[in-house]
Amino acid sequence: MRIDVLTLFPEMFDSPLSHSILKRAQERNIVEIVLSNIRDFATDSYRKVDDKPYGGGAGMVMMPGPMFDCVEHAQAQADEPGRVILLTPQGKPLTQEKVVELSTEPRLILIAGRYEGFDERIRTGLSAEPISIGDYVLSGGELGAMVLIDAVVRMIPGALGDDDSAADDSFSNGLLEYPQYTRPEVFRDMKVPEILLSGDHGKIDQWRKEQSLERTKQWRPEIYEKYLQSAPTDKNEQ
Ligand code: 4FV
Repeated sequence: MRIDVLTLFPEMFDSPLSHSILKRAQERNIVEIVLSNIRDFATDSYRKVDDKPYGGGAGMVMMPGPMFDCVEHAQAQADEPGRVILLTPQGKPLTQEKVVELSTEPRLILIAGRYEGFDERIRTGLSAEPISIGDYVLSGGELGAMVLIDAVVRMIPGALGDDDSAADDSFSNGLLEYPQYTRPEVFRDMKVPEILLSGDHGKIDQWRKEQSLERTKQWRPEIYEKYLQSAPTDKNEQ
């Protein structure tokens, strides 16, 4: 997969992309991540990429010109035009379901903004898909792009080593993951549940399913409802 990131701060990506799974995935050519600086496509001597909002109001808006030129320049770098994604709080929430879908794409072009936001023609004119990492306002889309890259790349076959597994991640079966324990058996008088020490994998799987159902019901009732809707009727008898 090729991932292009269009940003005013490409240097912000140096560290997150040069460690652990993301570093290894690039070394294994599982993913190629290419950073472009939108300001390199500014046309005036002040290298302007933002301007005042029409209709007044506080803050500045990212201009269409430099952004279109940056996207089209990036698109011209490879055969695949790529799926253009706009990181914005106005976007559809990023979910594991969307992450899995994006991880099958040959190419993504991520647009990370700054200031108050984007001229609307960037979304409409580039048929960009607005995605949000959460209902809060960041100072820039860069962290959103990093979150998306991390979540997507680890789902590409070969990206995770044997000691990592995405198989029973939270949300992989529509529920929160069950509680996990490791050595020691007793830590500050807190004991590992007996069932996990029993070796009875049938009972252990049953316990884990019950735990996933219970904590999803308690902590994320909206996900629990969605799970029940999507489930064959027997799900709630389990
Ligand atoms: C954001 C989010 C986000 C909005 C104005 C950048 C900021 C500034 N991006 N999910 N939440 N973006 O807050 O993706 O331009």
